[in-house]
Amino acid sequence: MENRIEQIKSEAIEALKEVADIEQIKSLSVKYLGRKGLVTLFLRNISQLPPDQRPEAGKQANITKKELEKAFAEAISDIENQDQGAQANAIDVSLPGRPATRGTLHPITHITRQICSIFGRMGFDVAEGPEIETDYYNFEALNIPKYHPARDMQDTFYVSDNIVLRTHTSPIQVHIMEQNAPPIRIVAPGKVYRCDSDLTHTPMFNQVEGLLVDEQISFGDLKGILEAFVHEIFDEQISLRFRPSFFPFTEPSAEVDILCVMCRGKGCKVCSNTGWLEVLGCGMVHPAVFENVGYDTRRYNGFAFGMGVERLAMLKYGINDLRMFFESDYRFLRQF
Ligand code: 2NM
Repeated sequence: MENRIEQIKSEAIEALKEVADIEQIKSLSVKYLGRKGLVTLFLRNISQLPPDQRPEAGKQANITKKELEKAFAEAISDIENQDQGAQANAIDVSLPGRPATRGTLHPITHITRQICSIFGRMGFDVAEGPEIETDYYNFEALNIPKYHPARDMQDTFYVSDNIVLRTHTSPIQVHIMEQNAPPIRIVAPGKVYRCDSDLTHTPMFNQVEGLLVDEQISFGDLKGILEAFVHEIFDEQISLRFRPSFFPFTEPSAEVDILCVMCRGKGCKVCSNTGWLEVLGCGMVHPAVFENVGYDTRRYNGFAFGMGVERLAMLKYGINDLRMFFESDYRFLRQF
C-alpha cells in the first residue's frame, strides 16, 4: 500500500512537469486531490486495509496530499510570475507613438551648398569631377612642376605611378576648359585628399574652387567677386584684405583674410595674434595653364580661387575642433 501512494505521487509530479498553463495544473489537481481524485480515493479506502497497516498508510497519504497541494500551488504561481515578466516586456500599444525624426544636412553639405548658391547668383555654374585623377590633371596641367613638394608621396595619395587621389578640385576646371570654349564661369565643389592627419588636418576634406575665364578680366574683378562672397557668407560689415601669396597655377596670387571673428583684430589664439584669419586663396590664372588647355592667351584671361569648406565652417559657426565634422554625433550635427 505504501508503494501505491508513492506511485500516485511520482505520477503526479511527472505529469506536473509536462503542463503548459494554469488550466492544466487545475485539472491535474482535480485528478489527484479532487473529490474523486486518486489521493482522496486512497484515503477513503484506508479503512479496507488490514488494521496494522492503516496508521502508516494514512500518514503517508496525508504527507503526499500536502506535498502535491504545495507542488500545484507553486506551479501555478511560477506561471503567473512568468506571465507578469512577459507583460513587462510586451509592447504597450496604448502608449503614444515615438515621432519619426527628420534628418538634417551635414554642416559641410549645408555650407557647400550655400557657397555654390552665392556664386550661382553671380552667374557661376556648378561642375563636378572624379576623385581619382591622373598626374596630368592633378599636377602637370596646373603648372605644378615635376619636383614640386606637393607631388611627394608624403603629401599625395598615389594609387599607382601615374594615378592619384585628387589633392584639390582644380582638375575639374582643367576638364571643363578642355571641353568648353570661353567664357567660363564655374565653381567646383568636392572631396579632396592629402596625406596629412593631425588635430587640424584630415586626410579627406572638402573644397570649393572657382574659375572665371573671359576677355579683359582684371584683378579688380576678382576682388569684387570675392568681396561680395565673403560679405554674404560671413557678414556685410566684415573687413577683408588681399595679401600677396604664391601658387604655381596663378600669377599674381593672393590670400584673402578676414578680420578675426574672435578678437576683431586685437590678436588672440585663434588668429595666432595676427588679428586676421585666412579664408581663401586666389589669383589670375597662369598663362601656362591656359596654354595646356589650348586657350588663346592673347585673347583670354581670368581668375581662380579656392577654399577649404571645413575651415570656413569652423570660422563661420565658431567650431574649434575639426573632428566634430567626422564623428557623426547627432547632438552636434542637428544644430545646423
Ligand atoms: C586656389 C588658389 C588659387 C585654382 C586655379 C585653378 C585653375 F584650374 F584654373 F588653374 N583652379 N583653382 C586656384 C587658384 C585654387 O586654391 C587655394
